[in-house]
Amino acid sequence: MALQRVLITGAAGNLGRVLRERLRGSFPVLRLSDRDEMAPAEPGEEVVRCDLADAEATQRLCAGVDAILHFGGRSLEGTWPEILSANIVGAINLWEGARLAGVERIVFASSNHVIGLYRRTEIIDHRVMAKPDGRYGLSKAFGEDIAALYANKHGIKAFCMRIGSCFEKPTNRRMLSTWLSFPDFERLVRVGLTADYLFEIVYGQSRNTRTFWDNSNAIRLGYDPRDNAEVFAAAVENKVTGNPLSDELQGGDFVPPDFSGDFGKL
Ligand code: NAI
Ligand code: 15L
Repeated sequence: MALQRVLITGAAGNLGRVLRERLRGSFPVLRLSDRDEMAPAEPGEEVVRCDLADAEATQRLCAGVDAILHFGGRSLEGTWPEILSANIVGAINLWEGARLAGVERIVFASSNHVIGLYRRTEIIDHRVMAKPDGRYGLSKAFGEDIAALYANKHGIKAFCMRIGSCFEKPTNRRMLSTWLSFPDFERLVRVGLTADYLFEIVYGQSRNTRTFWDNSNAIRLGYDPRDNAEVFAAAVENKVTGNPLSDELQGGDFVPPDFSGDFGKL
């Protein structure tokens, strides 16, 4: 059945604003939500301020919604309390609110930091064991796991996108591998909103020559990326840190803070 009302969480954030622009008019109603202020509603939009750490408010937020694009939460490393509230409690409240509201599917903004401690020389797919590079990456692994629970136990479809680096352009050498252009981002989200699946993990990346990730699962589901970070290579090729932890592991700059592990064993 066609989706009538689609909710975007994190609508005040960078990717939430990109989605708001690109999905405008695609569904009868786009419900936009964030704990921060958003631009006023335009025709076909509803704007609802909500802190995802508030269970009752999140339950109300999900009422009458067919699909959720879950982008709200802490998007960088943080303290345990910050991560716990926005990304763990927030995820629990969102999936539980979705269950109570009878939501059909959730497209989840997971992150490459779920697998940030793999080496860049290793091409990994969506089936590898998680190797988070910090508290933030761990919270995204939790998001994928709660998505699996609610998919398998309650039938809420889940499309977990391990997004690489979704920005206008790559800004360093690592992003020649991890970049996701905005047009390809939109293409992948539309696959999440329309494809036939129960629970899937895919990588949010463009068709990058230097990729770290085998994204055949996304391609199988209908993703057709068109952009390649390589066109920016000359401008950013030399942008490295000189620290092997960030230059040789997939998670880049998220790896060095507090690192006291055995680099040789990774
Ligand atoms: P952002 O930080 O610009 O946006 C996140 C939004 O979530 C903010 O507007 C913030 O106010 C909101 N938020 C935070 N805590 C909240 C709470 N407790 N309740 C309600 N809203 C809350 O981040 P960006 O770049 O737009 O990323 C969006 C999502 O995509 C995030 O979940 C991030 O982890 C994920 N992601 C983004 C990547 C990227 O390259 N931009 C890469 C990988 C994952
Ligand atoms: C993420 O998960 C962050 O949300 C984003 O700001 C970038 O740092 C990205 O990963 C990345 O790894 O480049």
